[in-house]
Amino acid sequence: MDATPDHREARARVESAESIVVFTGAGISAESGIPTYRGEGGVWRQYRAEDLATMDAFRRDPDLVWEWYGERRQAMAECDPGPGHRALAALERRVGDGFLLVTQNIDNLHRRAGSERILEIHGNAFRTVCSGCGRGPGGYETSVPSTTTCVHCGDRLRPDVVWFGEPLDPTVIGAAFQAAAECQVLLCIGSSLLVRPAASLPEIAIEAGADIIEVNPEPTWLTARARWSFQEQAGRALPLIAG
Ligand code: BV8
Repeated sequence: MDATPDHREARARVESAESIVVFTGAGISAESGIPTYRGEGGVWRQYRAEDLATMDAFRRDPDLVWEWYGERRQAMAECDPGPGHRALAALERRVGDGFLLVTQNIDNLHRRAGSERILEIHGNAFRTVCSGCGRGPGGYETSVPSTTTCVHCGDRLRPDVVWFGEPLDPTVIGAAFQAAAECQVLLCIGSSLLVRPAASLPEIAIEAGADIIEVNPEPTWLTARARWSFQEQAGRALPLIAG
């Protein structure tokens, strides 16, 4: 697919930058077959993510919550990284230490595409931790664990994700905010920018004077503040501006 003058201009800015933060949401994985949260087909069994992805739901019905995550783990494991994920891994290899990927996604697709300089600010659906002592079996599991009781303390095991109403790891979100405050370019890919505190990241970058590049078929509150806004799929725009 041929680049437009805007793609070429945005690519030149990306290539001239010494510090780049990329901020991704569910939209970058939509083309891989993972439903977004707010798009059609984004709900599961008539539940909303905000109703199931909470500690209250887990306390009330841990088996239902595990069933939901087990289904999502299997569905995500069957999907593959797309051209957008791969373009970002290539950009990281070119930029090196000046690059950081901050993702809201828990689907592990950035890691599978080869991204390493990554902060998973809402966790990773394939990791399991204990609700009580925080320890876990380690590794990545593609289904519900055979036992959901912690071998160390007997408390319940849970997916290693941040639920609504839970605080983000202060070290992780602090590093993400620090990088946004120091970057020259922030790419914001596939996010409706509705969930806080994650959605503060582009605001911090704007305050710091960074150039904003947004890729999203739908406009968001950031669109009017972006130096370049590509209202197209991540799989089309990212190979042209970053890959
Ligand atoms: C906290 C893991 C405090 C779990 C997730 C009222 C006002 C403001 C805030 C709040 C409020 N009430 C409550 C809050 C706080 C709440 C919040 O922000 N709620 C929202 C709903 C209003 N936040 C929290 O609860 C956070 N914690 O605040 O704690 C605290 C402090 C101290 C002590 C105790 C407590 C925790 C939030 C984390 C929740 N966990 N995920 C799981 O997923 O199972 S959030 C989850 O939803 C994702 O991680 C992501 O962050 C969010 C989904 O957003 P997006 O990724 O943007 O996806 P979405 O579907 O919305 O949009 C997709 C976009 O892609 C669209 O724009 C679409 O156009 C575009 N697109 C589609 N196709 C493509 C594309 N783009 C490019 N290419 C394509 N092909």
